[in-house]
This record gives sequence, structure tokens and C-alpha cells, in this order.
Amino acid sequence: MLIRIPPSGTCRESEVTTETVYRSRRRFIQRAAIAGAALGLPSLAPASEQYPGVPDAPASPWFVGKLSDTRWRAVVQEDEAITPYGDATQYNNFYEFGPNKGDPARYAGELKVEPWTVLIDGAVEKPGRYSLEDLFAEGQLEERIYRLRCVEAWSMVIPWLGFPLGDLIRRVRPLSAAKFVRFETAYRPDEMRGTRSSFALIDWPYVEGLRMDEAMHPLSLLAVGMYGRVLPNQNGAPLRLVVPWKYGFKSIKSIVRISFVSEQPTTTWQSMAPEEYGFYANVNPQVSHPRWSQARERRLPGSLFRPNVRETQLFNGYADQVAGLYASMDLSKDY
Ligand SMILES: Nc1nc2c(c(=O)[nH]1)N[C@H]1C(S)=C(S)[C@@H](COP(=O)(O)O)O[C@H]1N2
Ligand SMILES: [Mo]
Repeated sequence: MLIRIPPSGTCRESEVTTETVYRSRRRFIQRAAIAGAALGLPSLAPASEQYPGVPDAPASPWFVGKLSDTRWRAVVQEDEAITPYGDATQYNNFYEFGPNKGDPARYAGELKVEPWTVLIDGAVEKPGRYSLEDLFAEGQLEERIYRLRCVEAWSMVIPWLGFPLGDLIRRVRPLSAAKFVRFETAYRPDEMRGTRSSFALIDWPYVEGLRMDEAMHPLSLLAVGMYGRVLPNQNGAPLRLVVPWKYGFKSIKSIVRISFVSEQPTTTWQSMAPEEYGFYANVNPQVSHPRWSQARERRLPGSLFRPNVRETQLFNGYADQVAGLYASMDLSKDY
């Protein structure tokens, strides 16, 4: 395994993508695009060539514009196969559309993802209701190939397309009172049939949160796409969080609100079963869930006869990058 982001303890964030590298890369891409156009060549491999068989999807002009200037494969798991698109889009957790793994694929199409706005509020200099286009006006799309480890002990490897969360946070300028970031999913009973059931135990909207330093970490991503295209609705269109060193439930989908707050937010799973799901939810093979071990995981796709089981890694394999965030914490207490 190789991750091209150096350990957080030993590098400054500026080394990850310095402004000059970023600008010269953009210039290079622009020049390549112009040269390619002159020769009648495509400037960059289109998404459909990188991911053959993945269906194209209609996308807004701003997304298409960003896609043409994507930093492909910015973070890569060199020796782990990408989960087939079919598995990543048909085996989902998105309780707003129902409790079964197939429900999101079946029903998430009922969610209207355009137009979409995100409310930025709380302790921040530039609060407001932003379109995605405004939110990421200055951002360059990056492809990040990350493991996703669900607390239910299955995992996938997904090529996300998104923007570093830290860049957005810097742009809206949190005030010093901001210690945590709180995220909220859309709550639209008319479009989300899972929220209409009176049997659902969840108190909607779905809420998640990160400590400010976790949110600023270069691995934290706001995804708008995957497999070279826009996010399918079942995966959290049009905007979802991806925090690869934490259990999947932290990676909140279909975000409509991002709040800068001074207290640790009450999050959905933690409030439902605090002994089972913590606020931190860092992937940890040594801290069992009360009802099952977290030492191993089923990498999808698998089959009854070949379950494809592997050892779960501390921080989902991203310990070199993120362990420093938790140096003074007892991970068995702050699970
Ligand atoms: N709003 C919302 N976000 C959510 C969930 C959910 O039920 N509602 N499920 C979480 C869980 S438990 C997991 S494992 C991941 C699954 O993401 P995927 O379906 O894209 O693989 O989404 C997370 N984000
Ligand atoms: Mo999950």
C-alpha cells in the first residue's frame, strides 16, 4: 500500500499541494488541453475511459467544467482493487431510503438533487446559503481512492471525486469559537421514503460531526462524484463527506448544512446507541463493537464460498497520516 500524502506529523500541509505546484499543474493541464485541441486529441482521458462500463450521468455545467481539470489519482491504494461500480452502488447504507442494502439504489432516485444549496452557519465569518458552484468556485476536483470500512465489518475501495474539506473551511473563515464542524443531511419525507416510516428509530435529520483538526486534515474530503462521474443518489448526491479513517457512518450523505460550533455535536448513531457507536468512530481492530469483533472485515465483492476476509487496520490503514490527531487520547474510551 502506498499513500502519496506524507504523515501529518512530519510534513506541513503546504507540502501536500503547495500553491505553486497547484498553479503550475493547472497551467500544465491548460497547456496540454490547448496542445491536445490543436492536434485534435482529447486533453484528458474522459471519465468513461478510466472506468469502462460505468454509466454516464447527466451533470451540471459546473461539474463538467471541474471534471475536465481533475487531479486524477491524487491518493491511491496501489495494491488494492477498486470495488466494482455495481457493488458500490447497489449495496448501500442510506437509511433515509430504507433499512435494507438495496433500498437506496431502488428509492434514492426520488430525491431531487438539483437545485441544491448548502447552509453555512454558526461561528464563521462568511455564513450564507451557497450553491455547490459557489462553494467550490476556486476548487480543483481531486480523485481520491480510499478504503471505506463500515462499522458492520464490510469494506470497499472507492474512487471518489471531491474537494478537500479543509480548503472550504479556510475559505469561509471559521471564528476562534468554532471547535467542531456539524453536518446535516436533507430531511425531505416526500422524497425520502425511509423517513416516513414510524418504525424508524432515527431522529431525522441525520447529523454527523468532526473536531476542527479532523475536519482540516488533508484526507477529509467533500465528495461530489465517484468513478469519474457525479455521485449517484444512493451514494449521497450531490455532496457527501468522506473521512476514510473512520467508520462509514461518519461519512454523511446529501449534506444541506455545515455549522461551525463550539460544543461537540450530538450525532445520529451516537445518540441512538452511545455504548455501540462513539463520536470519534475511528476504525480500530482492537476495540470491538459490543456485539461483534472489529478485527476483520469482508471486502466486497465476496461470495458465500469466497468471503474475501481481511484484517482490519488501525485507522483503516491511514495511521501514518492521522494517528497524531489522537496522540493524547485513550482510543478504547474515546471510541
Ligand atoms: N445521511 C446518511 N448518511 C449516511 C448513512 C445514512 O444512513 N444516512 N449511512 C452511513 C453508513 S453506515 C455508511 S457505511 C456509508 C455508506 O456509504 P455508501 O453507501 O456510499 O457505501 O454512508 C454513511 N452515510
Ligand atoms: Mo456503515
